[in-house]
Amino acid sequence: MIAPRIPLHSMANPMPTPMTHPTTSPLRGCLGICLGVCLGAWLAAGGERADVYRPGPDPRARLAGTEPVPTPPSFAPAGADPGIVPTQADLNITITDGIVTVAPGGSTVYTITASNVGPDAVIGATVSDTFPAALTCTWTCLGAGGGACTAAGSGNISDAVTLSVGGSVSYSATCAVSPLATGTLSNTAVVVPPGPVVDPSPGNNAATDSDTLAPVGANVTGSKTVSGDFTQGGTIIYTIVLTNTGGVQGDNPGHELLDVLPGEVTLVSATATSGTAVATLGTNTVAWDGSIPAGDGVTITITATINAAAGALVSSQAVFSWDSDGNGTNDANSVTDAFVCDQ
Ligand SMILES: [Ca+2]
Ligand SMILES: [Ca+2]
Ligand SMILES: [Ca+2]
Ligand SMILES: [Ca+2]
Repeated sequence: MIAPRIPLHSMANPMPTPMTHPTTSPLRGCLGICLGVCLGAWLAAGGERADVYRPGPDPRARLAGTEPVPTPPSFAPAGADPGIVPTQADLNITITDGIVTVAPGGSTVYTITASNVGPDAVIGATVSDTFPAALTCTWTCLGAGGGACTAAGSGNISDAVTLSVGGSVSYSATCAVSPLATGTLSNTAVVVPPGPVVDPSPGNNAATDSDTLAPVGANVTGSKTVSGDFTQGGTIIYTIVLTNTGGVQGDNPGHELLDVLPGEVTLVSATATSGTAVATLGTNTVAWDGSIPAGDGVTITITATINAAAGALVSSQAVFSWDSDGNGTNDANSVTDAFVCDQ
């Protein structure tokens, strides 16, 4: 008897469809209900659990000694030193008077600027300038960009300042130079951070301006004009203006101006805006002595009366002198004015 053959599976005779789980079952329904209840409770609690899992340090790193050191919490205000890294501020300072030669007896103006390029702001940095003995100075100061300083002072600068990052303080020091000064005039300004602050670049915390002390000659020009009543017996006013466009003109030996009035007029009086004008009536002469600062001038006013008869030409010449090479000795020039005496 031949046993019945069992047919082989083939594409034409596929295997029966495997059995699958039913899409719903009593177990799945129970899990769905549980998840729904738990999710609802989570959302009702604010959507976050305090015991949410977060990954901690890798225990293998701890064993290997390579575990990163955690950053401690900081309770210091923003920008303040938390006590771990010192405050750092690169302060710097500059000084210049814009010239390289200064005349003894003259003056110069220094601009001193201290600034902070950070990274931290500082309060209580000190800006100082101990002026050379040949200088007598007064100063003013303005802050900018978060810089604050004392508004003004005289003598040496030693000022506690505030310098925000990018801020600056700028001093303008006007200094008279001793007439006896010689050689080189060196003036150094310094900025020092407050004690706990570290300056990573201390090399730019001091600056020096140097000038050669050399005489600078004066350059004086003059004019003389006349006004008033140009008749016999009338009163006239001579106005003499001396202007100095060079270095300082000192009150040197001898008169800086001498005006001998002509016989056609009679000297009455003389005044001057600076220095000393002396009217010597007996010789009809006015003498003026005084100094004229660089870029400055003086006006000398002479009052006289006219003696000349009508039609006479009255010419008056004054001689003024100045020191053209700054060696303390005057040179000379003259100005002339003339008028015709009327009826
Ligand atoms: Ca510095
Ligand atoms: Ca200079
Ligand atoms: Ca003199
Ligand atoms: Ca001279």
